[in-house]
Amino acid sequence: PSVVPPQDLASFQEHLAKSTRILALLGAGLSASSGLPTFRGAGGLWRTHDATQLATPEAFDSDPGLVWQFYNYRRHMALKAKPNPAHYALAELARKKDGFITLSQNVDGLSPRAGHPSEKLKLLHGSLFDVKCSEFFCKHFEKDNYTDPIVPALAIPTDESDPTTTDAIKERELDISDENVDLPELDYQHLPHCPTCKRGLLRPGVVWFGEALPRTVIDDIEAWMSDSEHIDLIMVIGTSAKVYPAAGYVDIARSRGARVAVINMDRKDEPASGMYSGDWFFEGDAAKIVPEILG
Ligand code: BJW
Ligand code: ZN
Repeated sequence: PSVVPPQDLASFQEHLAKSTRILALLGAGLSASSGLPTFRGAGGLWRTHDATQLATPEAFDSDPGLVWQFYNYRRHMALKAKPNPAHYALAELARKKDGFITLSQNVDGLSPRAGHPSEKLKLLHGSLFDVKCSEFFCKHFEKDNYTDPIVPALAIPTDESDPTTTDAIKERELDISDENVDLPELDYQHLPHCPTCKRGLLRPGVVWFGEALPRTVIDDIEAWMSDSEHIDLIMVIGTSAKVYPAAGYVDIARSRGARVAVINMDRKDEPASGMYSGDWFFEGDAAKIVPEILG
């Protein structure tokens, strides 16, 4: 049974069918039903820490061990998670529509794993599986580093009192996102160090608050934008659209004629709600709605 009002669905699909220049702006809500938490609202806490406060250069400078525990855990969870039907539906749209491009704020690797063509997938906030040196003078950069744990000292602790065999190791992993579970001791020298300069710590290749988005990504988007002034449609999927410059693409698209389709669990997170009369709001789980509206 459809959760999308049929008249909305018909008008959206009619517009989609005649659209040739389409953007999708993706956020954490897209991966929620794959089991990965969002940043704001319920689930946005890691132990006692606000996830958005850990995603800062200041947090890394003052407690790199804690920040690495957080990112090593997120890498582990993202590797265990599976792309959901929305990731697959967007990947398919990207393969069949020439003028479609995805701007993703997600760092979890689920869109690439769903087969989204990489030249049409712009990772605004980097990837959990990029790793780089934290020293500004050092250019060390690793792509597709899936080593889990990234260093042995960051291995997720297991419940040693549980008698089940090593085959069941997943079940015995402790949930270190829970503040009641002790974090293992971590010495600075056991954190990931840069093999190039042999001086800096490695850090995740994600974009923290106050940092610039990757130059190549911005350039690719500018190039797409300069192909034609007009944009037909932007789909804003599973994002609170509160973080800039990512959220600014909604206004840019709109100023170039795009109609806006918002897919979100929560109506209050419709960007600038009320402004988009004549456009669409599809309320519910992106994993269900996106495949349905993309047909
Ligand atoms: C579902 C669902 C389901 C749930 N189905 N839906 C202009 C104005 C004000 C401030 C600024 C500005 N321009 C820049 C700033 C500063 C700052 C900023 O935007 N601050 C705001 C918070 C006010 N921006 C920056 O600092 C950026 N850099 C910058 O501007 O650099 C300038 C510069 C230029 C040149 C040189 C140097 C500097 C960088 C921003 C980086 C953001 N990084 C993070 C962390 C990434 C790494 C990591 O993953 O750890 O990116 S923060 C975090 O927020 C993460 C996300 O990508 C991002 C967006 O969050 P998202 O995806 O929207 O998640 P939520 O949780 O907010 O929303 C989830 C949504 O899903 C909700 O709406 C739910 O309802 C919904 N949902 N389940 C459908 N099943
Ligand atoms: Zn280095």
